[in-house]
Amino acid sequence: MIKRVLTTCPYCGVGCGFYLDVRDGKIVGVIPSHSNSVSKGYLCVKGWHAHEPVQHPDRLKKPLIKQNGKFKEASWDTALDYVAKRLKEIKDKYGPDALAVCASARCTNEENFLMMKFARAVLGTNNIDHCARTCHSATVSGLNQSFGSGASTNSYDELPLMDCILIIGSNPTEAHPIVGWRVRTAIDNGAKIIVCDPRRILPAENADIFIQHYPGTDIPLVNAMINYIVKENLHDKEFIKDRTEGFDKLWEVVKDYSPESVEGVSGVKASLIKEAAKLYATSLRSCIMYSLGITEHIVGTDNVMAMANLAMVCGHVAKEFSGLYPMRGQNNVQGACDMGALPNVYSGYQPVTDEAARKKFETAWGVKLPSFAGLTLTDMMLKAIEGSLKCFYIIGEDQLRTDPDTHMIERALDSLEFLVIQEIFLSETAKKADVVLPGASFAEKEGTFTCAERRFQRVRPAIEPISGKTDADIIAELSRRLGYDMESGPKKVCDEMASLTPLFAGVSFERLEENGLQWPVPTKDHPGTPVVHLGKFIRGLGKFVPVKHKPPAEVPDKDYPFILSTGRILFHYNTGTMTRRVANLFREYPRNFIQINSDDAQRLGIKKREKVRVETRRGKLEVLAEVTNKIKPGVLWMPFHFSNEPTNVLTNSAFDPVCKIGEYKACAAKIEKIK
Ligand SMILES: Nc1nc2c(c(=O)[nH]1)N[C@H]1C(S)=C(S)[C@@H](COP(=O)(O)OP(=O)(O)OC[C@H]3O[C@@H](n4cnc5c(=O)[nH]c(N)nc54)[C@H](O)[C@@H]3O)O[C@H]1N2
Ligand SMILES: Nc1nc2c(c(=O)[nH]1)N[C@H]1C(S)=C(S)[C@@H](COP(=O)(O)OP(=O)(O)OC[C@H]3O[C@@H](n4cnc5c(=O)[nH]c(N)nc54)[C@H](O)[C@@H]3O)O[C@H]1N2
Ligand code: SF4
Ligand SMILES: [Mo]
Repeated sequence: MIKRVLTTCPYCGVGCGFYLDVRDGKIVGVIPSHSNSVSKGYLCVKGWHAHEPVQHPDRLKKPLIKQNGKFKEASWDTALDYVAKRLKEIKDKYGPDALAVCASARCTNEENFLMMKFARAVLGTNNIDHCARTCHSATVSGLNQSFGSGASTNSYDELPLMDCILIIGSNPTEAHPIVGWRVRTAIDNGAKIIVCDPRRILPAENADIFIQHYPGTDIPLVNAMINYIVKENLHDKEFIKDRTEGFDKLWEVVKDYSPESVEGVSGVKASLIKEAAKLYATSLRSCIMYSLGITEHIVGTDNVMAMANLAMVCGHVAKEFSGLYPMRGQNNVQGACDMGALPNVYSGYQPVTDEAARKKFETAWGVKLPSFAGLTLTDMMLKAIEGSLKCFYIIGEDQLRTDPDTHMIERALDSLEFLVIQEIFLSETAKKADVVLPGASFAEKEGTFTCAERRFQRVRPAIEPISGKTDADIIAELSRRLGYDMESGPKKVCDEMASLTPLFAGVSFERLEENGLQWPVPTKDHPGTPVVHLGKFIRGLGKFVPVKHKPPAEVPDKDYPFILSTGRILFHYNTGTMTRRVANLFREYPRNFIQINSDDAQRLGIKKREKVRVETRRGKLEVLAEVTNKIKPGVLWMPFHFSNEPTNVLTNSAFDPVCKIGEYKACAAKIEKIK
């Protein structure tokens, strides 16, 4: 007998739906769901193999406690008693803000809600954050200023009907493949595509206009587009007058960014910038799809506001078939933010500094809550090195491989008095822990994920937790040991969350059964919101915030003459802790590599597939060279999915001062042939 369990993909933020086929307590396969409104019967290669890591022999099954530098297996009771005792000791000795929690965008909404409740109500600190910091924190801070809400404005289903899609710093074919398929459908329907990317990515092959600018030059590029649009009188005067504020201030700045004036810095011909600007502005249904090429810079927030400025100047937002698609990355990074796994807000973006909101949570939870914002993930690492952060509880994240500047992160983790990791595999970060608690994968638990189009969708268990406990069980049992009883049943947690969160007040498991719901869902009979800001921006008027070009923190010089950028490939997912354990994916890409332009390679005597040495001011690495014309001379590019050849020893930890996102997308590097 085969049991078929409908659930949601645990990898990227697209949020595809599939069935897990279970026979004799074992998952034997994945079958796409045709009725799922996100994926409509399609899956990418990672989704098709999503069950394989779940039952891999390397899965952690028992808690591990480090003694004299070596892990020893322990019973759940021993491990949880020990963790609770150490957390309490540290809190008593140094105060609650010496502790921090890193929540997980791989876990469910309900688990993230419990994690933030654990940090705030049990440990007594707002020091909670997660990988959105490294990802789309710039979207949250930027779009909040421009529109009043930092999420995608529109839905996937509008994409195939667009007239023009501007894809900038986003590689949907590899990073969001089922959205990439929607873009492909749009092309088939006659849509015009503009791609702005330092690399000739696959969408560029099908684009009407391909702009290959240097990494870190998006502001000059976009300001020049706005400059041309206004000069040619292609802007939407009515929209600007009725729906926005600050246009004059914007013009004061962009008037100096003529397309000709940015040719040098961006490496793009003025005529091409004009062509792109005209196409985007004059198409009836135009949207912008952007992702980390925009956010992962020291000017991430400014870059995002530049996107909003361009959309508002043309009136291509706050209506159906237009808008901004910030492509959220992890399966539940939208949800982890929504649930308040952030240092400054509770669920639904209610500020911890807002007295009424805080009182509401204090009453519901029966405890006094801290009234000032906690530390961001970026600052947690700095405070650990400095010595004021003593204890870190990390759930489902591998910072030692994913945060920028690995050597610095290692110093931070080594400085802690106590490190707990809740993981499903012994990741590189987990190896540093004092205690490792084995969590459960998506296939072992009940709950919801929220995908990049703001859609809550159900996650359902196909098998029992392999370690005996879900992530929610672990948090609740620790809380109990620390003297605080919390409800951990996913359905009850969802109801509690809805009752405390106006933005999601209408969400419940029952209402999500069929095809989920897109927030805002303010009431129990509200049908969900495919397009936001209709009629009125969440903040009232859309705000033009003028932004100026600032080069990356590190630019090429005599010693490090290349710009190194990093990102993703289709077959692997982030650290690869899961995808490197899937034979079919591993076979495609077993090793790290670096893309280098053919002319540069020839000049340096570097041959195809040859091992080369890459070096930055922070570290060096030997990897295989991929000699290609998909990248400009002077630019290098690497993925970061390979823990034994860790790209982040090279990247720069310089960060955006507003949202604290690291600059993964541009640093200075050198590359040489190994003699
Ligand atoms: N297969 C796969 N899919 C994934 C992931 C994965 O690891 N593997 N991870 C998920 C996660 S967590 C995320 S956040 C998303 C990320 O999704 P994306 O942001 O789409 O992925 P990236 O490859 O990081 O970067 C996108 C593009 O930015 C370009 N770029 C680099 N520098 C610049 C720049 O300065 N300006 C501009 N305009 N472009 C630049 C790169 O060449 C690249 O094509 O993907 C999600 N999906
Ligand atoms: N060079 C470079 N580095 C980058 C980026 C880049 O573009 N370039 N992008 C950054 C971005 S956008 C992101 S989002 C981060 C991602 O950084 P991470 O979040 O650290 O990367 P993941 O591989 O997704 O790690 C998640 C871990 O969670 C575990 N896990 C999966 N499911 C569960 C679960 O249900 N429960 C528990 N307890 N654990 C689970 C996995 O085994 C894995 O080890 O990387 C960042 N790092
Ligand atoms: S596109 Fe994303 S959500 Fe869909 S199957 Fe692939 S990894 Fe999973
Ligand atoms: Mo991400």
